[in-house]
Amino acid sequence: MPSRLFTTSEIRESFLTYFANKGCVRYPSASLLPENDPTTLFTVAGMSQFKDMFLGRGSHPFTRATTSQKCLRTNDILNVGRTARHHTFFEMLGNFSFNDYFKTEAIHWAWEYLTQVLSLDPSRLSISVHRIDDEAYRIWNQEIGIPPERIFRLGDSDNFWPADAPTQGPEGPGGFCSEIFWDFRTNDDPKDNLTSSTGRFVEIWNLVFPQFNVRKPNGDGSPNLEQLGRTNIDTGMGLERICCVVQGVYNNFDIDLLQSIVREVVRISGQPYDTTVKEGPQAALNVLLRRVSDHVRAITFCVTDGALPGNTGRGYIVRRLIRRATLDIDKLGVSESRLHEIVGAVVAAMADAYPDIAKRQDLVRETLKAEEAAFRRTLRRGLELLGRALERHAGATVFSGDDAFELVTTHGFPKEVIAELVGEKGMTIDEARYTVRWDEHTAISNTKQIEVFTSSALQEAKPRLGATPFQGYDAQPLGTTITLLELGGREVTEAPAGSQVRFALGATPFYAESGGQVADTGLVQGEGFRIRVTDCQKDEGLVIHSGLVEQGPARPGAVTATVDAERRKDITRHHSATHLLHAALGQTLGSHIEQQGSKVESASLRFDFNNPSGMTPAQITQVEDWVNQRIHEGHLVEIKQMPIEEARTLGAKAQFGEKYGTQVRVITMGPETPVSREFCGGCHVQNTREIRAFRIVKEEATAAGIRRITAVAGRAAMALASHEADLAREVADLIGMQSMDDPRLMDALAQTLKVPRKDLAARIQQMQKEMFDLAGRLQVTLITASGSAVERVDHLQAELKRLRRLEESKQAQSAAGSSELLLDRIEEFNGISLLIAQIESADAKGLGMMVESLRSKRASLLLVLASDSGGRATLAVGVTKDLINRGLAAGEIVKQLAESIGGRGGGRPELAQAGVPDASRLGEALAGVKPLVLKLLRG
Ligand code: ALA
Repeated sequence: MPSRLFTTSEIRESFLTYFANKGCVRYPSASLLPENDPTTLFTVAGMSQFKDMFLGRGSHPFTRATTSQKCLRTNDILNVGRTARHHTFFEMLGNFSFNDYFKTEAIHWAWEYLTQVLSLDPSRLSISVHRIDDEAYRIWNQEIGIPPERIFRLGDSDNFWPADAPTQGPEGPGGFCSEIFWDFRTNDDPKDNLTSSTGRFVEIWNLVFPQFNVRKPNGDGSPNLEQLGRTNIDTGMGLERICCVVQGVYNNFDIDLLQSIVREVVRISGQPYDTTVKEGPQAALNVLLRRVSDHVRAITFCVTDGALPGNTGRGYIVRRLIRRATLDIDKLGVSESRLHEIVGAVVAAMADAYPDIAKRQDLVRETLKAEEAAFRRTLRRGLELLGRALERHAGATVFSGDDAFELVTTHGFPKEVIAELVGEKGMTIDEARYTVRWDEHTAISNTKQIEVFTSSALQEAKPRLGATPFQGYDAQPLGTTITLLELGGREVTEAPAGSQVRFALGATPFYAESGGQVADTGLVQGEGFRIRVTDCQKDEGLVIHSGLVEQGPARPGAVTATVDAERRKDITRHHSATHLLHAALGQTLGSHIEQQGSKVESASLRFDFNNPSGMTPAQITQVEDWVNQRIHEGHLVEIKQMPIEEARTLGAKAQFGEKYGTQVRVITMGPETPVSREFCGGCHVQNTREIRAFRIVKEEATAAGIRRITAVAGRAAMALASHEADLAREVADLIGMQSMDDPRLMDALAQTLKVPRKDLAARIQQMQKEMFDLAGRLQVTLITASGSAVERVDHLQAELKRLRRLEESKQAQSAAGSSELLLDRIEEFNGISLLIAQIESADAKGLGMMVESLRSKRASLLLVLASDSGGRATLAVGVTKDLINRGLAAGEIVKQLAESIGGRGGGRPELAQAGVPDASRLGEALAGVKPLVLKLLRG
């Protein structure tokens, strides 16, 4: 039955509005990356962000909420596109009560929303409740009026949420639930009901009544449910499913929102989509088209929320999604990196509800493009290898573990994709052999790639080791202990000298790479051993140090950890300079500036920000001056922990898309009258004076609307300054100045000549050379320059201009001279004076001047000249007024002639020119002049 609401956006909105009217706070979707929740990689349900509220420990002031939650589940990734219901990314509509309304309201409202707001046919809805939940049964049966034959009493796997949690976990809030099913009427078998797996009855809404805290089952396996003493509501309705119902389609991918993405994949691949076909090649195409759409949508949201492709954890899931999508679109016949083109369709379809995906779409596109291209570099060879291997295996049931291993390690194929591909040929991977190769590989190699595929001892120990306290803002040596030493992915009690190890410390002075600041390096020394620390990464709080055992054997136990303090000092100078740069950009370009990323290293810094256009040299100078001024003023740098609200009130700058806890660390430069205030966990100087100097090296675009500044501070800036002093001396010599001490002068000259400072000397030299050459050729005397540096350079430019003009007019004169001779070749054709000629090597400009001068010499003339100068062929046409009136326009003639031989051009009716790629066809074009003239005269 048609509903007034139809599109996905309308349905999402109507749900939130309906529950807002019931007193639920419309709360934003949580990030796809759960904060402070190490138990899950991605948000999988609407209730994830409210776990604590159900337990009575939450901090929200409200007791009712409603959301449309972004969710990602990858456990069923192999089914995506094959079935009508699976996705990786999907949206869950939910309404929640935190010890407020309970079963009666939850059920009545769900029913009212479905049957009154969406106008669904009540006779097509059936219900399940938990076997012992008489209360829910009664409400459905007696209050709503659902007949007993459409209410089903089921057990823990169907009607407890999380399913089977009482006996199998996980721990956390849970309770009985009641599910609402829609009858798609795909068959009319009276025995079919919601417990059968025909796909006719589809669960659309799950109403959960969390009233327990699920604990680890008792020793005998019996449930351990702790009564919360609170009655909560958690509901979840798959948006894609309910849209199927309302829109009258069966497959989730056929709803308006997903179709708009599928259509984009169809456009790019040129492959047809036909959802009515369930078998054969078209069905296989449907699967690929749906899967690519699903994955690009998921990737768009992951990257937007900050999960970038990587080798571990969330990053690896994103990488796998991109690789799977690449393989799929490749199968669809697209052999170049084009997945990023699909992002626009996702943004168009969903930015109304999730504006962040529009704000970060450039990042998503760039990430996808780079990652797809990187995978594609080995894809061809991988596919060839796979093809050959499959041929060799014809008729076999087991696929070689060696081949699978090589595809994974060398070509980056996700293992489950190989399993899928060989599965299509009826084979399974030789797991035993694969594992042997794998173990050998991890024992000999210590590349990060290992982490992709196996979980290492450190990763397994993460829950036990917990987060590593950072005790190194002051970069002092720290007495601590190695709590776990890892060699080749395994925990060891000893690692010999020369080996590459990874290890965890009880507390660490090493700053792990984060917030754009690079990892520290340094030394870890224990009884009789020394490890040179080369890298340091955070894995959900656990800091994993990597290094080389220089003296050994290294052992777990007491050590002294020492950061390379000089390098750290250079890093802090660059980090503090980055904050000043951020502030300076806001001052100079406007308050729309937001940080889009940064990289702080010991030798330089990089800062990305949004700005619609590039900066002018004057703006760059202004920014640089502002920063240097603040450095010289010597502002104190104050570092303070404070509640996030307070930080926001103070106007501290946060990084776009970054997650912050309730307590934040705020860096303020100049506490009295702040010159910069930012949220930041990184390392900083105590006084801006320590930064010493700041120079911008480069300003460039990285993506549409995103600019990048590369700059240096401290020692690096001083080195650059001395290099620039050398350049200034060189420039001074060139223009005959005694000295150019003021660095501003170089900027002024760079602006005058519109080149970067570093290219100034080269440019001046080149201009001077041209000037002397021209003066020699034209035999004119140069006028000598004097005055200031800028005046001298202005003079140089003016002289050059004068000489160039002089040469041009000389050329024009000689063109006029040589063209006189051509006038002898004018012929009469159908009452028209016509001149057709091919000239020896005049360039486009010379040819134009020639046509111009010849045309002016006759009262009535049509002339067509062709010339070939060094492979660049040109046609030029000139027509006098009287002939234009007879239908012979130069623009039209040159256009048609050029197009007949693959060129392009046009122009005014009097004079027009065209470039032609193939000079050898000029004769052909000239031969076409007369027939064309006839045609135009008649037409
Ligand atoms: N939390 C419940 C689910 O995910 C609503 O199904």
